[in-house]
Amino acid sequence: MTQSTCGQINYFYRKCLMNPAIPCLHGDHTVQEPAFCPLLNLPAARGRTVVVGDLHGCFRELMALLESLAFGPDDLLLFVGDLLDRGPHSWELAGYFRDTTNAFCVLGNHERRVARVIRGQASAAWTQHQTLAAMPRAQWEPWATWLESLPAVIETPELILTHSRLDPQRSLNAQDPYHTCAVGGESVHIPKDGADIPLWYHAWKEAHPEDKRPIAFGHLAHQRVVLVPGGLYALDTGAVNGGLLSALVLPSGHMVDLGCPDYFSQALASWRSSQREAVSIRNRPISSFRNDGAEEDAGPDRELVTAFNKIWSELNPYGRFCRHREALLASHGSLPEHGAQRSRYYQTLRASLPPGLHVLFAKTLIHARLLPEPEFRSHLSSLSLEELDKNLTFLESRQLQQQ
Ligand SMILES: [Mn+2]
Repeated sequence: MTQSTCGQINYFYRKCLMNPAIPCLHGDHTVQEPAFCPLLNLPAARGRTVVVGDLHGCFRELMALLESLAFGPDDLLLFVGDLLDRGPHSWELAGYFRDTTNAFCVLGNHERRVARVIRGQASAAWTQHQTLAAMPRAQWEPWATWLESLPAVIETPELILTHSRLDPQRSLNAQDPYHTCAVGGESVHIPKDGADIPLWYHAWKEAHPEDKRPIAFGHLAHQRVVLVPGGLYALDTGAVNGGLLSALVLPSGHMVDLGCPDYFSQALASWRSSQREAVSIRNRPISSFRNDGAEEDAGPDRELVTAFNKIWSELNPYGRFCRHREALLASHGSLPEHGAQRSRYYQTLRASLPPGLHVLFAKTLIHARLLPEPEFRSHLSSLSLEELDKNLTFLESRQLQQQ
């Protein structure tokens, strides 16, 4: 059998390897797939290849789109990742990709985050709380195993697919999901040229000139879907925000799309009202304010969250700070994306503190690991404005000692 004549069998075989819950083909096979798969190589579809952009629980819309295309068993469905969070049918969508033999998806930052929340390796932002509340806890662990099995990259003879970008420094079979998902810290930045084309694409083409296949990705909306005709496709067109669900159909190269309801606003409104009824915003950890797809424990952001929680727990008596946090939450919903808006967010927060705390705020964010926890706490407890100078002097002296 060649790949071109047994595509369906190959797809099914792949599914069995990726999903231990499918009781087939195991036993006699000694192939062991790692828990994390950098690259999934698929044979060409006998029919068409349909590549869809970020779905975020828009299961019905995907079904409608596939129906409009008369998607059949000879066709291959590929998805750029971000199955979960924000939309209404995250788990139906995940179940579809898990169980449909000719449907595959790469790992999105939301899948990574949900799996890490289940494993206790990350905290949940509001969207992960919503998503996980829709799934019985007993089923979390097997879902985490499946999510962790999603590849960073999928390739077929026709196309390369990843969530947000490729690392030009690495070969296709050594891509790091932390990089392809653009999950946190400085790495969330994806610089682009004046034509809205991400710079990694130019670097990738330069590093791999022999590979002429088009690349499809999602994660962030761009000015247009076809960034480079026949070369680069940005398929995230904001389906869950009331935008479009977009799909690229190969080999014709046609684009199709479908309008979607604004599920994101509905989910956010529902979360806000549930929070008003439940606990006071003041008692919520900063992580619940953060961007719902970011990797909250990555690099500087991790320090920032830790430090912010410390400040918060120690400085509750300063009521102005509490009110500003509430106002900011009301206007932003969650911590803004990296960039100017996030900067303004923190500047506003800092400005809401008593002037004597401004420097401490900045210093704590920058030097969160300067002091061991007990020392830090003892110096911040029973804090008065007069004592702040002493505290800052202490921080500065420690900083100097560390340099
Ligand atoms: Mn994403």
